[in-house]
Amino acid sequence: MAEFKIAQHIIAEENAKRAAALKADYDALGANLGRRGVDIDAITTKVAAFFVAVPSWGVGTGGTRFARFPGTGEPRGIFDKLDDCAVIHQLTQATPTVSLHIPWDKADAGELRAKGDALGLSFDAMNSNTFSDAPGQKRSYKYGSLSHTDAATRQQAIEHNLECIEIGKALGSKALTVWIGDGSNFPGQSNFTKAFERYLAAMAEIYKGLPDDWRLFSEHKMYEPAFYSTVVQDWGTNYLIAQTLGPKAQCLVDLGHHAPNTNIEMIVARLIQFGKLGGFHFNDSKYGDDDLDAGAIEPYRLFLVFNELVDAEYRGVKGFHPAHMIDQSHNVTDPIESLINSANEIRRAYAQALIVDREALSGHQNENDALMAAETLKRAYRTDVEPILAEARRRAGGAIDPVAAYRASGYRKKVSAERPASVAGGGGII
Ligand SMILES: [Mn+2]
Repeated sequence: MAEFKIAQHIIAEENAKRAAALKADYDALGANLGRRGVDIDAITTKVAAFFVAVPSWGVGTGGTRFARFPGTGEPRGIFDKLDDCAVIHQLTQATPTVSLHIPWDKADAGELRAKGDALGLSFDAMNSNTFSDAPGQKRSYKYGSLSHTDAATRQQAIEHNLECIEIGKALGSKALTVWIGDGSNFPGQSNFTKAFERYLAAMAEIYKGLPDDWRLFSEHKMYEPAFYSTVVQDWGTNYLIAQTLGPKAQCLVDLGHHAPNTNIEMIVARLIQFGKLGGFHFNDSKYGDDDLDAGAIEPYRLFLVFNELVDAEYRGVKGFHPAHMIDQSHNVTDPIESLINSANEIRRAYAQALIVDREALSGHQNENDALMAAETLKRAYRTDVEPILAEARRRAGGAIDPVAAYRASGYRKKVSAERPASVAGGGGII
């Protein structure tokens, strides 16, 4: 039984205020969808079984290159972070797993697992960090890690990734995400080919240490911290990595790691087609790697990504099980509220994609009826599926309105009294 951080009676009281309205809205939507041949309960069941991992680094306030403005009651370390993650899951019933970042979250594996068990949380993909120097580290990553010109530095980065696998094995994790800061700031600074050869050789060493039931995710990013070139700059390079390493290697798509206006949903379709879609780092962006909340800027794009995922799900694509993770930086909101909303937005896009009339869409595509094909997608997207999301939460014991329940609980105020304000904290934007 999980040690709930928010008293269950608060959720029950908050739900009682909204139960009648939800029932009316759910019944009305059910009737509407029924006329389209969609069984609302089947959709609700699917939505309730859709989960997304919360990043441990997401529950602390983030920052930009300008400044970081810490909030009150910020988690002091990984155990506080897990408490916050448990609150998000308690209210949304959508986030039962946490993605850890090593060395930021380094702690005794037994204690981590015990804390997770006590809170009803388990551990998603492990994240290695060779883009910053840990205190006491022998060799610096200033000029790269897995692609560094110095063999001993590459070896140190390989060993760090192997250590992440060992920690993850003790926690029940099944994947390692490798994102690197390697690249160059000036033309001529780095030899593109040699750097990529060194990276591939180092990744092959990590791959050798991967258990058979694990996956290795490589994450592309076109710029930052390197601003002229990055070693894993785009999905093409990412695909080459996964293809070169072997079947356990797949590509991770972080929605913010593309040039503006890139057709991300098409990249997703290509990776699915060739068995190389490992999963996602969900977030949103306006200009670059803004790490804004999922669905905050371009909810239609998020829906179009899910349209591809649901298409693959319904086609029964072999081996299709992408990992769903959030990767955001919360600078002006309470991170718990942002993560609650993001988990809901991701589920919303999934629900909207589930109600697309795929038979009609396929017919319009075959008939070259562009207008009606687009309209078929828009019709699903325009549908307000909030009653489905709320009902999925309610049935699982979560909150009909999770942000309202969170505010009513006074959780932030309570932990502010227990957690002294800090200026540091393991923020991070990857
Ligand atoms: Mn990411």
